[in-house]
Amino acid sequence: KFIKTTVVGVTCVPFSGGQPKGGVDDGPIEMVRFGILDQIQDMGYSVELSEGMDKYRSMKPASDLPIGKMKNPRYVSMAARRVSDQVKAHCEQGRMAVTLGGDHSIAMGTLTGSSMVYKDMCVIWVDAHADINTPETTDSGNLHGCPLSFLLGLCKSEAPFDWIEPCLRADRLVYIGLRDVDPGEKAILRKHGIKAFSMHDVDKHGIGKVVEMALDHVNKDRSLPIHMSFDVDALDPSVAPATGTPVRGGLTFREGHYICEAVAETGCLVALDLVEVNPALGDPESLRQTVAVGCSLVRCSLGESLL
Ligand code: 6HN
Ligand code: MN
Ligand code: MN
Ligand code: MN
Repeated sequence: KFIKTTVVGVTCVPFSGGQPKGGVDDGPIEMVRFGILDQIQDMGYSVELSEGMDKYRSMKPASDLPIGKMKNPRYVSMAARRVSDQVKAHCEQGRMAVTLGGDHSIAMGTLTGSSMVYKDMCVIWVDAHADINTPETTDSGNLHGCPLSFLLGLCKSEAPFDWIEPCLRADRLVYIGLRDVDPGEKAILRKHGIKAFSMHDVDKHGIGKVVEMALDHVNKDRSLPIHMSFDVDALDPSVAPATGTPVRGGLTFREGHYICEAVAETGCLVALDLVEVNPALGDPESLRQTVAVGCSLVRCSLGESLL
């Protein structure tokens, strides 16, 4: 409906500054080694790869003292800004924008970039966490727990994040998979009436109904562009163990894939993030399993299982 080419614009973001654990910056390269680019091409797309993925690591400032509770604020801001340029460029060319992370702070960039082209887009955030802490409510100071508060305009526009325009409406955001939401985040969700389908809702209604309700909430007529931001920790740790903030009781392999398939089926997907794959955590088998499931979710979002 919105995608004008058969080109998938892939942006690899080897970035870990939004949280303290090393290794998540190797997520994209491991997915590329696993063959994600060939797999996308085998589906009949051509791939346009954003250049200069190595620059993300070298952007790290020599000194990056906390601002308030925020850790690595300058590094996170610079990386996200570059991501926004790369994603915007793909969207402008009518490509499906696929971003491989990296930690979830990079969504400040992915959603800024896509929303500059698709002004009326809606967002499906698949995650164990709400990632909507403000610089005031965050306990950890880790910015991967905060991207949505910047995008929704819930925090003051201050340097180094003053380039971020509030680009997302609270009623155009919906969550699936939540099960570890901080008290301050719960208050924000309530205050702004943000719709969330937790794992409790998945148990109660089944994934089919939950995805239908989620789409109905943000995209009643299936007429708006969709950006899906998929944190691999939405999946149960038995399915995706190699991730920095695992939480028990997550989506099964099929539930995760069902979400991607149903979103693909709408024909509205314009951008996808697959984040928080951390190859450094766990044994080689955990790594292989997590990378494989990440690649599989990307392919399903691009329509692999549609007949
Ligand atoms: N993620 N709510 C916790 C925090 O530190 O703010 C966890 C955030 C996790 C973020 O998984 O993308
Ligand atoms: Mn998460
Ligand atoms: Mn928590
Ligand atoms: Mn997340």
